Amino acid sequence: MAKKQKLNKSQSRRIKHNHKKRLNDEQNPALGWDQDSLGPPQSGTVISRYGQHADIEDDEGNILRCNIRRTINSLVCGDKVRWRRAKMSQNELQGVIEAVHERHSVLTRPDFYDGVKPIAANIDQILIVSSILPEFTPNIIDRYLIAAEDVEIEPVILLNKTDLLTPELERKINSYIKLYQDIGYSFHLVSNKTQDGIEQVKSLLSNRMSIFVGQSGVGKSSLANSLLPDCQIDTKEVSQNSRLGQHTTTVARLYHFPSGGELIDSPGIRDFGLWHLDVDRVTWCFKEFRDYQGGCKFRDCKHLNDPGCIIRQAVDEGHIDRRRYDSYHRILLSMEANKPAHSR
Ligand SMILES: Nc1nc2c(ncn2[C@@H]2O[C@H](COP(=O)(O)OP(=O)(O)OP(=O)(O)O)[C@@H](O)[C@H]2O)c(=O)[nH]1
Ligand SMILES: [Mg+2]
Ligand SMILES: [Zn+2]
Repeated sequence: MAKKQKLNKSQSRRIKHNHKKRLNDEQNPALGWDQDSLGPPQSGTVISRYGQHADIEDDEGNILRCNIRRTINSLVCGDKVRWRRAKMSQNELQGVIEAVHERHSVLTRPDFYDGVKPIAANIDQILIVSSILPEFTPNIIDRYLIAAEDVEIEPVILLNKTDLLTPELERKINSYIKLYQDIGYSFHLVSNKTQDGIEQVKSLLSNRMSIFVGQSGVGKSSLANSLLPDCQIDTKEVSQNSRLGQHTTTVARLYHFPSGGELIDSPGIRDFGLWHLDVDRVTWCFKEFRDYQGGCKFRDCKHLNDPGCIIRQAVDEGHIDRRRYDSYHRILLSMEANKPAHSR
C-alpha cells in the first residue's frame, strides 16, 4: 500500500492555487463571450502558449493575450490562427482563438505521460544548440538530429561558448565538425561571450522561421538576446555543482527580426525522448545509414554482429563513422530502457 505522504507547504499552496484558479475559470465570463461581444474574425500568429491562454500577434504587430476555445486540441508557438477580439477585455484576456490553420511542419517530442506533444509549428529550420559547458555531447546532438530528420525539418548544429575551448577539446571538436559536415550537416562555432561567429548565425536566420533547441544552459536565450535587437530574455548561470542547467526558459516564445525572419527560443529539455519512433525509423533518421537500409541479409537485422549486415560492413570499411554507429546503438538501448510502460 502506498505510504500516505504529507504535503509540504509549497505543494499545498499550489493545490489551493489551482483549485481557486479552476473555480475562477468556471465563473469567469471571459470564457463565455457571446458572438455579439466579439469583433470580426482576424488572422494571427501564436507567440507563446500558457495553458488555456496564448499570446497572439495580430497583423499590425500587437501582442494580445487570448483565451483558447475548448474545441482546439492542439495549439503551439508558431501556429497561424483565426481569432476574434473582445469588445471588452476581461481581466488580462483580450480575445478568443477560434481555429488553427494547417501547419506546414511541426516539431514534436514524446511526453512520458501524454504521448507525443507538439513543441512548435511552421518551422523551416531547427538550430541544435550545443556548448562546451555544461559539456560537449555528440550523443545528444544525434538525438536532436533524429528528431529533426523525423519531422523532416532541416537541422543546423551550433556549438556555443567557444571562448572556453582548450587545445585538447578543440582537436576533438574539429574531428566532430568534419564528421557532421561529411554527413551533410552544417555546423557553426559561436561564442556569445566574445560575439565570434554571431554575424554568421544572424545570416542563417534571415527570412525564415527557426527554433533554438538544446539542453538547458547551453546559451540559447543568451544567443537570442544578442541576435535580436531590444530583446531581454532571462538567462541564468549554469549551476557549477551539478554542471546541469537550471531550466531558465520555461515556455517557447517567438521573436521577429526587423529585416525578416523569426526565431523561437525554447526551454532546455533534460532528456529528449525518442520512444515514439520505431527502430527502422531511427535507422532512417541516421541520414548516412539510409542508402544501406533494407540491404542487409536478414530483414530483422539488428546491425550488430548479424551475418550479412551491410551497415556494419560500411562501418568496418570506413564509409560510416564508427562514432555515429556507436551512438545509434546507444540511443536504441536507452530508448528500450526508458520507454514508458504503456508504449512497450
Ligand atoms: N563562457 C560563456 N558563457 C556563455 C556563453 N553564452 C552563454 N553563456 C552563459 O551560459 C549560461 C546559460 O545561458 P542561457 O542563455 O540562460 O541558457 P539557455 O540555453 O537559454 O538555458 P535554458 O533556458 O535553461 O534552456 C549563462 O550564464 C550565460 O551567461 C558564451 O558564449 N560563453
Ligand atoms: Mg533559455
Ligand atoms: Zn544490418
